[in-house]
Amino acid sequence: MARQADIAAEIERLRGGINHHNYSYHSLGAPEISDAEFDALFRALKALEAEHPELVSEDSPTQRVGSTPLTSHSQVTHELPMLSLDNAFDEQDVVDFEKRITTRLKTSESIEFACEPKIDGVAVSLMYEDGKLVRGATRGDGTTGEDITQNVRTIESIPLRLRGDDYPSRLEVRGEVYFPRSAFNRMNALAESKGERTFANPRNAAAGSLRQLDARQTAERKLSMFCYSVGLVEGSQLPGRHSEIISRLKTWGLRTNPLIEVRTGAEGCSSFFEGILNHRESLDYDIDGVVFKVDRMDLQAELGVLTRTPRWAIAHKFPPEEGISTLREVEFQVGRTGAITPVARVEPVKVGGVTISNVTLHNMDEVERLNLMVGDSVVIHRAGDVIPKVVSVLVNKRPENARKIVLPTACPACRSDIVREEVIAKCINGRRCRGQRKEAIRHFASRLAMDIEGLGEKLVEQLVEASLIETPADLFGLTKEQLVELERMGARSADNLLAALENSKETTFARFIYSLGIEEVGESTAKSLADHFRELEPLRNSTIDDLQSISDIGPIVAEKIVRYLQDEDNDQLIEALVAGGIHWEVEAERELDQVLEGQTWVLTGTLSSLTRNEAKARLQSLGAKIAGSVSAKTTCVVAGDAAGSKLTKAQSLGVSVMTEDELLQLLVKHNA
Ligand code: D41
Repeated sequence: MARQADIAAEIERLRGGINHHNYSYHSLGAPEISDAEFDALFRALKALEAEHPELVSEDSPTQRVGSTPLTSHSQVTHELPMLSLDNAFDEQDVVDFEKRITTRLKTSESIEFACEPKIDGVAVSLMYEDGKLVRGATRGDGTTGEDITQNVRTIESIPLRLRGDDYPSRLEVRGEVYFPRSAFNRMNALAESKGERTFANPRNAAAGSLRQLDARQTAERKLSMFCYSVGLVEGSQLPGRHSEIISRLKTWGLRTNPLIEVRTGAEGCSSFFEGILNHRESLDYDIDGVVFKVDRMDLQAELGVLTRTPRWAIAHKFPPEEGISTLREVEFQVGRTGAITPVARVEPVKVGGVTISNVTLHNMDEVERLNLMVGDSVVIHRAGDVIPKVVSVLVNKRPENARKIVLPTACPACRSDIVREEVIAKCINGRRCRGQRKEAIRHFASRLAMDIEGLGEKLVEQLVEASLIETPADLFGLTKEQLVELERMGARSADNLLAALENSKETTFARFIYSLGIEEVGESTAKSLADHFRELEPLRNSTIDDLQSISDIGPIVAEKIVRYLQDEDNDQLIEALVAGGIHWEVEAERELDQVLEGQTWVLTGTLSSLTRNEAKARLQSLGAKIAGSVSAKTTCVVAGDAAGSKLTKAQSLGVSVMTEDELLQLLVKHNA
């Protein structure tokens, strides 16, 4: 029988190993063992502790999740207040910030700033006594917060025990708890599939999860944390620079943001801002700006605090991605397939740095779901370069004269009847509807289709209104004499348009298919069809079964394609386009495009929708080489979930970084 002391030692060894691997995984982003090996260590520890309950300690990694729900969170008074941040909204504000500092410090030298992404999460405080996590609290109003010790203990990237032995006897660490986007999306997708309530955004979800009275619920949400400063410190001296304190926190096993950098002056800060803004989308967490902090602690002390905000720090916020506006009117537009789309005309409002006055409402179901009325105050969201949408209505601000939105009974373009097929309202007039015709021609000419330069919405409108064209094929019969008759069309422009039309005739089969505007056939389906059939005749003669044998075509799309091709008018259109001179080279059957030939790619982090081997094979099929480490020669790094040092290295070398979604888009685009 093993001696009690041996068992205690074994338990300690297992705990040490588990803590170490937790640290490698969460803080360094560089796991040394597989999940299965980690689970085995964990099970071994659990088994030993079950046999020897007297050896279980509060800071054992098995003790993260308590089983007794609380009835309320008690209040916590922060021993040192948690300050808030002053905001800068443009470069000038940052220049002014540095100026205030140099004036106050009576120096003409540029200041060094620690620059950090500003995590859009929940600010919390962690108290460590003799290296043990004894309390977690929300920031609250900065003076008093809530005790969320049971909840923060469930967060795997928060150590229950600090590493090493040179930590202060009492150390309060502050940081931001957040919901990784990938985990948030998975949770919301699951909730949606079960018909449960979904969360609006990762921050709300993080705040809600942290405040659960039953910490077992918190444990189910895979929250994470970045530490960004210290509060109370007793029993030892910390380094003289903020950036060094951050490094020290890291050695104690606390997770810090890998993008933190020291830069000089307002100029250095602004280039950091630009850099972060540019790869904001590739991060697995939401950020709403960056924070600049005077790096030298002695200068911080000299500058001091103005009521609740330190004079030595500022947050440079990104342009807000949400704005509030008023719905002036809803107009209905007819698309190329006859679908009637409600479009909101709103008071112009700046969202994410762009002025927005029109927002698509998609369909009447959306209008009903939002409970939207003309006159309402609406919240508009626009992230990155995605199209803006109305996310909610401020119902309590609804004016008395708000008006109900009704689907018109007649098509706005041709006055034919509108029918509602499930979600979609449609004009029944088909190609005879002028609105649909215009849209079909506009689509035909658009950049990803036939790419007819200079043939935009306005000109299509003029040509159709002047009855010069009815179908895309008529474009190729236009003459200079006809064109110069149009308003604002000189001889030069007419020549240019005719040249552009001539030019566009040499195209690819995929572009040609896409340009037809078949319902449900987007760019990538068109490419699949072109690759599969290679020539026009086999496509024209295809059956639903033939079509369904193509990997990304299902029964609905197959039916739409067959229905399109069997239509007499469409048949004539295709005939006329080919007779008009549109042609493409029939590509010989060959392997996939070697579009990544000569490139070196690196995969890092966990991918959620395909395995690393699969990603590797598919990239290789496009000609890429896959390397294990990042260097200046690396073409691109694909950063999955919890990507760590390789991502940081790529960023510091200026190597481009791609998200998993972007990788998938690339692979799909090239049929890999
Ligand atoms: O990432 C953040 N959200 C963040 C918040 C950060 N990187 N640094 C911060 N630094 C401070 C000071 C300078 C006051 C220590 C902060 C915050 N404060 C903060 N978060 C919420 C309120 C204040």
